[in-house]
Amino acid sequence: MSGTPAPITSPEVKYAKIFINNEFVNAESGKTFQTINPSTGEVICEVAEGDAADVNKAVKAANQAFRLGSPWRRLDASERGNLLYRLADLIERDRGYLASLETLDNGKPYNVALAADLGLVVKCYRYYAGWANKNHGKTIPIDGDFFAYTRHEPVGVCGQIIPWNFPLLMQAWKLGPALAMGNTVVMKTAEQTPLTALHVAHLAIEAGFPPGVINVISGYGPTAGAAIARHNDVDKVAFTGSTEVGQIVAKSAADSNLKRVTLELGGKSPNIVMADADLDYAIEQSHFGLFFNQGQCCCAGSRVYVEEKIYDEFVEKSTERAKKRTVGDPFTNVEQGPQVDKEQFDKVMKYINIGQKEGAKMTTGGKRVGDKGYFIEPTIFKDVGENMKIQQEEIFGPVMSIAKFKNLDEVIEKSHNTIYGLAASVFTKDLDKALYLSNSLRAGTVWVNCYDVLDASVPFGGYRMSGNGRELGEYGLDNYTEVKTVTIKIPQKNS
Ligand code: TXE
Repeated sequence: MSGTPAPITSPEVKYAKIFINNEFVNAESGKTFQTINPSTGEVICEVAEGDAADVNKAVKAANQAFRLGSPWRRLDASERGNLLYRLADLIERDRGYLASLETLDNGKPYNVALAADLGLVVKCYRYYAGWANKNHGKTIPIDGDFFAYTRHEPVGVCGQIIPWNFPLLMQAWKLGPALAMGNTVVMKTAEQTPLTALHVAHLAIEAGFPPGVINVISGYGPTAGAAIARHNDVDKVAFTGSTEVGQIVAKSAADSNLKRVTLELGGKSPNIVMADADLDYAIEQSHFGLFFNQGQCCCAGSRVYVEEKIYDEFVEKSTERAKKRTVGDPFTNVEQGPQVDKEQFDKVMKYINIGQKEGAKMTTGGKRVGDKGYFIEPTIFKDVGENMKIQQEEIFGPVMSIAKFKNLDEVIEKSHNTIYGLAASVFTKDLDKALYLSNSLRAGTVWVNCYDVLDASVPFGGYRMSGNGRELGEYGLDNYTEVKTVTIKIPQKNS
């Protein structure tokens, strides 16, 4: 991408209705809800509130768009790719506006929204555009006079429920592979951040997607989200969010039509720093690995384990770094904006309180910043015990725990001491230690001497209660493909 567009501090909200069949419509109930600016606590606008009735309507539209012989089903695979390339180009064209709207609705610093979120979003759509005509089946030499081959077919209508921490990026991770493989989609955005997805929906019309292929519903989880998870005409549900709701979604899928389920859930990722690591670099990366996006990352390195010999120095320097972190109006040049809403703000403050009561020592932070909006000081706890709540539960905020270890086997055991298994990282200059740890850690991603290196081409997802299935990369196509075997009797087979 060339050029850096300046932020639009009061971006106009152009779309706030439900998107079905390439049209923006009111909710069937006529209801609306407010989306809030987390920097001020003020209302941005009213948004149409979808529920089960709107989900039904959207599922009908998506099924209609998926019927045999429809424009979407008749489209060449390469043309599906071209539509995605066009969508990526339009998002890139509007990146300054989209990054501004994301900052307004989510609170993340504009510079980050533009460089990280929008950059990754455009790359994700382009990556999956390229896959549209390349995920092909095989011919298989089975026994007997038969010819057998596989077809990789779309699953059908895909329900997609996304969270608020990376609204545009989560939309791209879900839409990219689903559309490349020829599915149709009913997406429910998070109630905290409904706005940017609707602008992308508008761009999908401009790109040329046929009606009913993409449908986007704003609304709440227990109403609109639950209606998707239990719908009998939805063939697959992809969910990103909390582990608790992931369990509900999986259950609803099982209790209704056994729709396919992929889940990307919470984490409590260990970040292991060995004494031989480049200390200043490891401190900076660990700082980034936890505080990035206000700490609201499922893969945040929230349990930092530091080898005993360098523990005190690591804590001291990490504390100095956290004190320097700039927090404030996300439209200015700061590193950290507000938490996404009051609920998340309260949750994080509750854990800061619990950490102190549990006896961990707070070396910096712990307080609210300012008197409006949901800003929290970058906070660090040292001397954190393994069984403390702050070491076990996902805080999802700017709160780093730093614990000590003596040897490799001890830190591996500690790393596995949660219900999660999303990501992990290792900082060391010793190749043997790096390989031993990366092979041993039970996590879907292990970063060595880096953190949060995310790329559309490498898979991402969790072990254990961090979810199932992998998003991104070639593996991500599996979630959106049914494999069909066709076996044909032939007169005579020859090798
Ligand atoms: O999550 P929810 P919340 C974690 C993080 C955070 C906690 C709670 O620890 O503090 O979850 O956040 C929809 N049926 N993550 O309450 O509720 C909801 O409307 C169907 C980690 O925001 O799981 C939204 O669209 N859907 C995470 C989405 O689920 C339901 C990102 C996520 O919201 C539903 C977000 C229901 N019954 C939070 N209830 C990550 N993995 O990155 C809610 N939803």
